[in-house]
Amino acid sequence: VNKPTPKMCPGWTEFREFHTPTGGLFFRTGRVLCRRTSDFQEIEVFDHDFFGKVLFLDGLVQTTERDEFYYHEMLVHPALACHPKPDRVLIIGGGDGGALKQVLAHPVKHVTLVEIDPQVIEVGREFFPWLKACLKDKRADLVVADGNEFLTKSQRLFDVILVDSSDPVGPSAVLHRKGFFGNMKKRLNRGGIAACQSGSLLLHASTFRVKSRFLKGIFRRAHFYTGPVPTYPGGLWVYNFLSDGADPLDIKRKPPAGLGYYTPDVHRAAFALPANLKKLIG
Ligand code: AG3
Repeated sequence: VNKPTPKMCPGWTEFREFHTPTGGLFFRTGRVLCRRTSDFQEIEVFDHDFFGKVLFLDGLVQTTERDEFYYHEMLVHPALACHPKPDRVLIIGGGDGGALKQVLAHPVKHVTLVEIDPQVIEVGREFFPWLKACLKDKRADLVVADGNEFLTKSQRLFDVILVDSSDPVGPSAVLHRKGFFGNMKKRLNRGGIAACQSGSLLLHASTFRVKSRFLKGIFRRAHFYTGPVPTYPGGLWVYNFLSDGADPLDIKRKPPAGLGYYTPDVHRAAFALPANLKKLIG
């Protein structure tokens, strides 16, 4: 794994995510599975020797078979573990189905997944076998719509809402703004909990101060927590745990069996904030 392939083999492609204008992460592969431009973004899937299938959207790593569980487990399980009875769950984004898979491992009654880009679902169905399996689950319901619009138009209430968006800068930025969180709160049942991916501690540090301030204005409890994601920029990822009452350290339910990263101890540890994040959010 550590020996670089000195030259690009003929017919290989190098996929890069730039973390700064001069550095980032690259993957070399001879197995490009899909490259297409949807109405929303550039979608790329390839198969990599170590990371397995990798999904890029607009040049940003979204998920790899090898390390997706770090991210999806930490997005999903803290909120579901702290809710006494998470019957109805909403996922915004996450068309690749990684978060959906984690939710369906709980005894939930119904999960709605709202994804804006039907092509992401199509590509996921073809290349990420878990998505196909999850969409067959009678508890899962797929809606192709803009997440923010869904929140404003729907009358339904959810016990847990999970936001599996992309970065807080760029096309996904609307899913990181005050208005969106205000709309989300209206769709939460009493006692409901929301968990959202919030970005890279290293790269998106400048966004956390503002976010913390407005989140505290919307929710009685607005917490940050972190978890590692090896293929995301900076390596340490930031999430929010939002509610009007739930204590993120009051774990009420056991995690599903067979997880790779999440445990109740990891859950508690994730809410112990690094000094730099603590300073940013005050
Ligand atoms: N959503 C979070 C992706 C953020 C990645 N950012 C980056 N690579 N710069 C992941 C969607 C997978 N369900």
